[in-house]
Amino acid sequence: MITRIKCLVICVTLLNLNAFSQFPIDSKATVKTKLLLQNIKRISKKGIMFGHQDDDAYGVGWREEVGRSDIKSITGSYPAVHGWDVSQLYNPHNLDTVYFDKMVGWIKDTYKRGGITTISWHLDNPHSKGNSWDKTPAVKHILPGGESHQDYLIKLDQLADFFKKCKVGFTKIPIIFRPYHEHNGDWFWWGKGNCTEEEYIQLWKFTSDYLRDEKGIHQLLYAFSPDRSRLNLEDGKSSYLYGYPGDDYVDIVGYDNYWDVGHPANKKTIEEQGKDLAKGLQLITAVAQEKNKVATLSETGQESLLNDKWFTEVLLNPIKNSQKPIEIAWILVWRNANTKHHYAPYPGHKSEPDFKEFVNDDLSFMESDLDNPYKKDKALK
Ligand code: BMA
Repeated sequence: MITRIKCLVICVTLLNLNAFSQFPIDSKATVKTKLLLQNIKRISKKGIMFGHQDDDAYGVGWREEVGRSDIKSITGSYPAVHGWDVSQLYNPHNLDTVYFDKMVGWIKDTYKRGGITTISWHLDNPHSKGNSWDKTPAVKHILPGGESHQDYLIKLDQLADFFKKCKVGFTKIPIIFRPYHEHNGDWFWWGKGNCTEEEYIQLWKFTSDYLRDEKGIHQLLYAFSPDRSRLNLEDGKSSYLYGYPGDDYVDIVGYDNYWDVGHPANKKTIEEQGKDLAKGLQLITAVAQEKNKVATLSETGQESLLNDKWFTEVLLNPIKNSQKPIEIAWILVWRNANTKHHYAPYPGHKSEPDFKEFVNDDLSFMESDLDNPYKKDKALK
């Protein structure tokens, strides 16, 4: 009898876990990394976190001022998700002149406040030594057996050293790592046409295996993010899954979309673009549900925010009006470099009121709405 009761208790516990659980692909992921994944999944069912690239490092008209952020200046809160790029780790700073020692400091501060960090990697071409936009075929040369394999291992060692610095006391800070993004486009050396699909998959697998098994990095959640401009929405999933390394290699499925959100070259009306945006987000949501992953709009934005109602009319309304489910954990807009190249408002920009409306909407979450997403069953206030 006791054994039967025990069995029942175990079964019910397992069922409960399954109802909301997703475990990281890394079976040795740290406890906090596991909790972060569960919490962002939980959040994705309630609303969408707002994210911004390089938010703490600089904004329009300023750089490296303690505690400053264009988003915080406008709304009183940091974004929930802070994006960084770890290109050029052999230098003191990345390609956008963000110093790595400072970046580590901002990542620690974000973690301590209960914010979330995501990292992309505009890795220089390890074979040609050009930058990430140098399309010289490289992937086959950097995989095991290739003539530049050792050079690639050096890059991975530098990357692992960076992740190891991201800790507070003994706690390794969980990080959403989004390598080799927009790979269905042809503009990066890891992109379509510059390597085969199989080579891309091998590169992804080798990279995550090496970081996990050789370097002992267990604080990462891996995010896959093709680009919308090369997605065929009619051919949904199969187009989306180009280069997908497999369910055992991806925690988060996302996509970058600068196209359906008022790109100057997109001649469709705002309404038509909104429908395409919703369709893409529904697709990512469906892929995530089918695979038990989390979905994200990993990059978006309109350069210079030409439409001063961009945040509500272009981004929020299509999501709110969607007929089918959209469950996206976060959206991240790109960096605020200057008045010509920025994707979030800055104080005084004409889209400021609209952005505040977006932030005040029940659907959007800022860092101040989070309640330590690294703790059990605690995600939102
Ligand atoms: C691009 C632009 C570039 C930048 C690169 C990597 O979208 O913002 O200026 O160097 O991303 O951050």
